[in-house]
Amino acid sequence: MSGETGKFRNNFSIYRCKTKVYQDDLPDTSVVIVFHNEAWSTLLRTIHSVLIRSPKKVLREIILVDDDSERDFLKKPLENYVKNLQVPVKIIRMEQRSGLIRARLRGAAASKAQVITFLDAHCECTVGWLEPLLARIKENRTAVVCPIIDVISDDTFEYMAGSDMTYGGFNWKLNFRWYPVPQREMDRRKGDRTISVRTPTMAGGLFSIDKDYFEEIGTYDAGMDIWGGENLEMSFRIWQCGGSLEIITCSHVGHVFRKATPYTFPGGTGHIINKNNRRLAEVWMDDFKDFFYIISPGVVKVDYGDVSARRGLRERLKCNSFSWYLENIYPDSQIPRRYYLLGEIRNVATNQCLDNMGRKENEKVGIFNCHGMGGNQVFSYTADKEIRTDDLCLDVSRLNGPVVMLKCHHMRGNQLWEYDVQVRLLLSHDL
Ligand code: LR7
Ligand code: MN
Repeated sequence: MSGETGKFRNNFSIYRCKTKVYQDDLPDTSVVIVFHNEAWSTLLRTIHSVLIRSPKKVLREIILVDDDSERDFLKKPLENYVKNLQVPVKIIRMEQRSGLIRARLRGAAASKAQVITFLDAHCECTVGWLEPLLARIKENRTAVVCPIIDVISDDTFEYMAGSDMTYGGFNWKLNFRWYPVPQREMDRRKGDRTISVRTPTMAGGLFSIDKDYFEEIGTYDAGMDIWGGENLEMSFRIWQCGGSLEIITCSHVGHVFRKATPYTFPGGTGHIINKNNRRLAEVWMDDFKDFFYIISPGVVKVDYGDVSARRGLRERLKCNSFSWYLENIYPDSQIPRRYYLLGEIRNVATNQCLDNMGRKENEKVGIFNCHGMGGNQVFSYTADKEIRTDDLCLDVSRLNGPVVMLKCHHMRGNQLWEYDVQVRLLLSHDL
């Protein structure tokens, strides 16, 4: 456990955070950590950092949920080890491999505190991480709060401070992504970077939630397996059903970002993630699920089981539509709230299609034989008359110059395209 604060000193918001004072009567919390085949050192680092960096008064217990690990040291030796710690540590064993979602549900059900705090099993909590999370929940019990996630290298264990200038979003494939905090959010906070950031989505592993609110809002979708999708599902649900999801910029927790997982995905990684994503798309995204289905046409073959209970929950809680979410919570989303067309852009004479060729920002858009498989050949002609491929827009800044893909700027100009329905021609506005 090392190097926790040195790098923060130059950071403006952290400096201001140090002058903050939190009330004495914060709600208490259980810290729930689920794991499957976690390494001893990282698991213990997580536990010890919680112990030494949380005020005794508010740390009720640590609940470890072993998702049927296959490593001997995680059995008896772990039980013996935690007996001697200053805070009650409970170990729950899943009878079979269940995945992180159902394991967290089990941990949450065992919690006796007012707030549940979830952590991955390879984290390091920094000094003062917990107080600002609990203080915000005390202020507003329907706020679900995340720390800034610092990066711990899986090669060197170097500790690098995360940024307070990014927040959570997602792309058409429903991958969680970090994007810059938009100007509207800076304006709302009047430039005070110690005020929490309203984030459209969360990474999923590190957050605190009022226990009763966790239950009221529908805990998790227990039909999701192993890994993935639960973070977007919970994010959409919280916002659409009247809560808020916030990044508490004065709270920092490190997380080891791993290039490879130490575990298997029974049934296949792709299959499991697609199933989980279908469950969330079918329940929460209304017609906007088309973006996911058209870019990954293969997923519609994946059986997603029964979601009627989750639809019932949405009904019962009288939740807002996905369009409401896009308009009010995530106007800078990669999914345009209003659009004319979604699909391929085909030259009917040559039967060739516009193709982003898997290229990145600032590179030329390409042309390729139409393959009808979605992916790189899916574009949306939006109500702002931009042509988007996920988070990039077609942009033409030079006369006769190449059409390149740049971040969508919503300022029209070089990203404004006119479509002439009569002659079926797309024209850049400026040419
Ligand atoms: O079958 C499993 N059973 C488990 O108990 C699979 C995993 N797990 C445990 C695992 O041991 C770990 O403690 O679940 C926890 C999360 O698994 P990771 O660490 O392999 O996930 P991740 O860090 O790659 O993925 C992020 O997205 C996941 C989507 O399901 C979860 O929400 C993770 O909690 C989440 N991690 C974070 O948010 C940390 C920051 C990452 C970013 C960005
Ligand atoms: Mn993790």
